[in-house]
Amino acid sequence: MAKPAKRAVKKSVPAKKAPPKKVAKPVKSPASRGPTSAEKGRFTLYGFATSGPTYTAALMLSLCKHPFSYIHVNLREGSHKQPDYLVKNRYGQVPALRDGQTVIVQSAAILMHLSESLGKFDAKTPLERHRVREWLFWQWDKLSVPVFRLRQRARGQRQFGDEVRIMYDTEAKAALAVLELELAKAEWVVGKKPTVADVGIYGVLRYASEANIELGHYPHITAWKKRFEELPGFATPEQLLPMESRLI
Ligand SMILES: N[C@@H](CCC(=O)N[C@@H](CS)C(=O)NCC(=O)O)C(=O)O
Repeated sequence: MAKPAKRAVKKSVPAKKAPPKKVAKPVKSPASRGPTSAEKGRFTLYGFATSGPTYTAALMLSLCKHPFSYIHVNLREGSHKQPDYLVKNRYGQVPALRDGQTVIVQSAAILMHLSESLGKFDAKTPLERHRVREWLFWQWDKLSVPVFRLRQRARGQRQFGDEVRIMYDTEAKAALAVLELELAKAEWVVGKKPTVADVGIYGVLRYASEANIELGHYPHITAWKKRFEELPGFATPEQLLPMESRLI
């Protein structure tokens, strides 16, 4: 009779210890690390809480996720016409932006400076750069003037009669019709991504309702406004502009 086959007995071999895994230290990308002290000290914005142009500059810094100190210039007390402020802004207006040793004024120039120096919300080609400049000049020429004048009237800061009100209202509507046509063709004002042209225009249209302008009549502008408000770093004037200075 054949012997029954021995059952193979598995010898237990002590498991080799795996060498400890090298865990790479996470490298913080510039976007994920906190601001350095040099970044914190770089920008100081001088402005006033209800000023649209001040909001535009603050909004751009916020969208670029760049910290900044904020100095409240009390327009009601005439601080913007005092010698210590006029050396920063010869036009006696807010905003002004200090970038290191340089002070830049005029909100559109501030936007362009920030986009060029931070490389964000900038144009991607020479032609786009040209278009961005066009829109920023257009915005001040055709959009800001009627919207801000109507807002000032509604806030009791400027008095003019119905005839002038109707004139500004007509001008605002004509400008909005131009923008509506453009935004029917593309998601952003210039190119495939948001640029400072969008920031500048948004900084005006934020106040449309205060100027009694109904943006609901412009579906493409309404959709663009919503898209813009979903951008990372977006913040409202109330979130960005206190009625006092804020140093960081
Ligand atoms: N074009 C200027 C306009 C600035 C502006 O109108 N600022 C207003 C406050 S919203 C101001 O300082 N007004 C006082 C004044 O003009 O005397 C800019 O974009 O910076």
